Order: sequence, then C-alpha cells, then structure tokens
Amino acid sequence: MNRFISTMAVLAVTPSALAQIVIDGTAEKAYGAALAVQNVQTNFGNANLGQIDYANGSEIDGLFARVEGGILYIVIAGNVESNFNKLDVFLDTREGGQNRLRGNNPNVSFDGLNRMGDSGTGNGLTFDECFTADFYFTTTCGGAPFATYANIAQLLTEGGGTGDYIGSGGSGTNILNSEPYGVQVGYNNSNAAGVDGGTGAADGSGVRTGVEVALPLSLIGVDPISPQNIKICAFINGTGHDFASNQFMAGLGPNTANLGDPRAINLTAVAGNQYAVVEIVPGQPDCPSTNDCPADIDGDGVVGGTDLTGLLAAWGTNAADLDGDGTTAGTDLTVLLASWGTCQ
Ligand SMILES: [Ca+2]
Ligand SMILES: [Ca+2]
Ligand SMILES: [Ca+2]
Ligand SMILES: [Ca+2]
Repeated sequence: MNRFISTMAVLAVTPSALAQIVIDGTAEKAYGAALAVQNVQTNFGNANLGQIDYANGSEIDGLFARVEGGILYIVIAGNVESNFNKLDVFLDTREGGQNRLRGNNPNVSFDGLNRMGDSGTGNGLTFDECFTADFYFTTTCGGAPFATYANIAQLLTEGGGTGDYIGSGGSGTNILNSEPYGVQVGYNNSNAAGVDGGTGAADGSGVRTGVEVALPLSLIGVDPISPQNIKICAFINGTGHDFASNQFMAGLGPNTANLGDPRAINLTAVAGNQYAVVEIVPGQPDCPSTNDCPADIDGDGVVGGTDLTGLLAAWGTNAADLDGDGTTAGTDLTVLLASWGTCQ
C-alpha cells in the first residue's frame, strides 16, 4: 500500500519543475546527474565539428533521465553521426517483454528492428539477465538540409504489436514533434568533448548535449497503478541496424571494440549491466525476486530440516524474516512449518 502511495506521489505533476525541461537536445539542470557515464572510447569516430546539426562521429557519453507529469524525458549525451548511423534505445518498463529480441517485431526503420532479432536460428540481441524490453525507440540524422527521423515500436512478449515512423525534425528547438504519440525528439550534435576515438578506457562525464526524447509513460507501457523502475539500454548502430558500435549505455568497459552483428550480441557476457535505471519506485530491486517459496532458505527447492536450522540460527535477526516484521521469531517458524515440503 505504501509503495502505491509513494509511487503516485512520484508520478504526480509538479508544475514548478515542468517548465525546466525544454526539448532541445540539452540536459537542463532539472535532469540532475547522469544515470550512467561512458567508460570506453568510441570506435565509431570522435565527433569534432562542434555544429548543432551535422556531426562526423558517433558516441554516447552519458545518459540522463527524469519522469515528470506523466512523461519520461531522456537525454542520450554525445553525438549521432549525420550519415544515418542509428541511435537504438530499448526500454524495460513492465513485466513481460523480450530479454532476447524476437524476429517478428513490428517493421520499423526499414525492418531494422528485426535485423537485430532472431533470424530463425535462435539468435537475437540478448539483454542483461533482468532486462526485458517492452518498447523501442530509434532515431537517425543526415541529409541536406539536415534532418532527423524517428521510429517507435512495441516489444510484446510474443512479438507482433505495433510500430510506426513518427516523423522528422531538425536541430536545436526545431524538434521532431509527433502529436499523435506525444513523442518529441530534439538534437544538439555540437559535442566535441566527451570520449575520444579508440577502444581504450575513457570518461564521458561532463557532456550534456545530444539527443533528447520525451516519451509519455502511457505510450511506453508503464503501469499507472503498479509501475516499476524503467531500465534504458541505448547504443549506436550502423545505418541498417546491422553493425553495433562499442558505444552502449551503460558502457561496455575499456578495451572493447565494436560489437558488430547485433543478432550475435549477448550482453550477459559483458561485465556489468548495459542499462541505466530510472527510479520510479525507490528501493525496488533491479531483478524482482522470483522466489515464491521464501521459507526455502537454502534454495534447494524443498522446505526442510536445513531451512529450519537456518531459521533458528537467524533467530532475533532479520536474516530469515519470512513474515516481514523485521525480525526472525516464532511467527516465522510458523510460516516455515506451514510450507514444509517441496516448493510449489
Ligand atoms: Ca533540454
Ligand atoms: Ca519488461
Ligand atoms: Ca568526443
Ligand atoms: Ca552485462
């Protein structure tokens, strides 16, 4: 109950703060500190033009995000090279979704989403253990005059779903504004700092310009009654969504070159979590517990003598607190005895 109330407070509109975010490709102060910072040089070229529109390299230096007034605001700081490199963003916003990208997702960005998914052989981009993608956003830029483009898609547990091309825009305050979906996209490609070119250790901190996106929570699948923290995995990809860079958020770590074919990527094999967490429910664990047999203290699938020993050893502490009252006592012993036997 308390979780529900505190969650609604977080999601409530705060008019005084609303005015502080403008979709323009820059993370204003209202975003606060970066949720993740790049830790490896870019293998997709170091942008150094310093122009608000055209960039001659791609990098992700950091990720900022904020939820306000029913909107998720994200700034992916860095550059998107104006040669139609892709910025691919996956959101885990609720139960279900895809830990490994399927091959039957909506046809968006010239079927580029499915280019990353299962080709029929059981491959497909695999996210970290507790990341199940529910929503996809992608943007790209280039051409003359300079233009930006974006697509969105649902990622349902069994595939299918809907997706759409949502329009084009420019740089600065000349934003992409998709009124039907309430999505806005702003670019400021002027960063010439952040990480350099290469594959070595780097620090992307300090960059606050890049791609800024506004996504309604209702669009991306956040449950208004029982929301969960939003996880964001973003990376730079090749023109056809067919060659992943080494610019992921959160970072892949030093001494990592471009990952190449997205279908072959398995992020569980890369140390750390390649996602950032937007806290909606303070204290919520990244990986919700799947243990529905709490009295199985030693995790062997059976509630038995070893669990009883464990509970008695934890007596008076919170180490085997099964009923959630903060201590291990007789009521916990009652719970354990009531679930004696094989976990169901
Ligand atoms: Ca902004
Ligand atoms: Ca999910
Ligand atoms: Ca740079
Ligand atoms: Ca990982």
